[in-house]
Amino acid sequence: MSFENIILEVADPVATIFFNRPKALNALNNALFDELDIALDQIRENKDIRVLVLTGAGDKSFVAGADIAELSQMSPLQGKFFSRRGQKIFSKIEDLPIPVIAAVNGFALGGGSEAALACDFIYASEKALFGLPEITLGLIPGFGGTQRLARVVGINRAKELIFIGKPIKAQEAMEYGMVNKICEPDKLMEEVLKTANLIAARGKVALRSAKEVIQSGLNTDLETGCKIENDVFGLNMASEDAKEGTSAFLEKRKPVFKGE
Ligand code: CO8
Repeated sequence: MSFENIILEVADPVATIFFNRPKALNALNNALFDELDIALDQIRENKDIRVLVLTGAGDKSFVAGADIAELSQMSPLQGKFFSRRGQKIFSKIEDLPIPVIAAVNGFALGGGSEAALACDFIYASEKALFGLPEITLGLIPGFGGTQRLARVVGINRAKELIFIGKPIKAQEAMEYGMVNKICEPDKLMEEVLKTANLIAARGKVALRSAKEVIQSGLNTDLETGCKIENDVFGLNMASEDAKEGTSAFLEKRKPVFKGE
């Protein structure tokens, strides 16, 4: 299927989704969510894809938020449905069994920061701008931002960012722990793809296990988190990948992980 509001590029083992609404700086609307939903299903079903990258088409914007023109026409109930829709799609990104990297190439405002926060980690261009400016529109973040931002940067910083609504540059976002790496604008995708391919060469089963354990542990206490880790450790050890990884080490050769 061809898309209009996103671009899906698959170059095994890495898939890239570009948000692609240039006239609205890639703002999120229902049509884009419909396509993103389908693309995420395709990625989940394609066993050859080992890492997903999310970025914005063009050189100006990752995503400039929810589409304000569309939002302004919604009734409160429609707005609530739209918010839930976005929350579910971003959870779908978070729940993918493969690592997801956000390559934030420009504006990541409102829903844009929320999309990036749903990824496993963020690399940003020097000219990226992050923020949750909903308060300046008389709104609050509605695609999971109140929850994910606080988990990533801490409650007090999240409150400050959300209460003031003023965007921050990539450097500050990195100091806050939101961004893992800052790159020159024209080197961003190169760096992200380098990291994506490095990860893609690791054992797929172990990657899925590690992501699952980290995510599950975030929502529980340490003791329960360690119990989850222990259970998944056992399951993971039964995989062919685990046998291959340990044998390859002992035989002094590079492992070839099949994802089984
Ligand atoms: N929605 C719709 N259109 C947009 C958006 C947006 N979020 N952002 C930019 N555009 C459009 C502009 O209207 C403009 O269109 P046109 O050329 O037809 O006038 C075009 O994109 C280019 O934008 P600018 O001319 O404004 O470009 P600048 O470089 O001057 O400024 C900015 C770029 C700073 C990014 C500016 O466009 C801006 O402030 N955008 C809005 C940012 C924002 O407030 N985002 C948060 C939106 S709310 C949100 O995300 C809520 C998420 C949770 C919702 C829950 C569901 C109810």
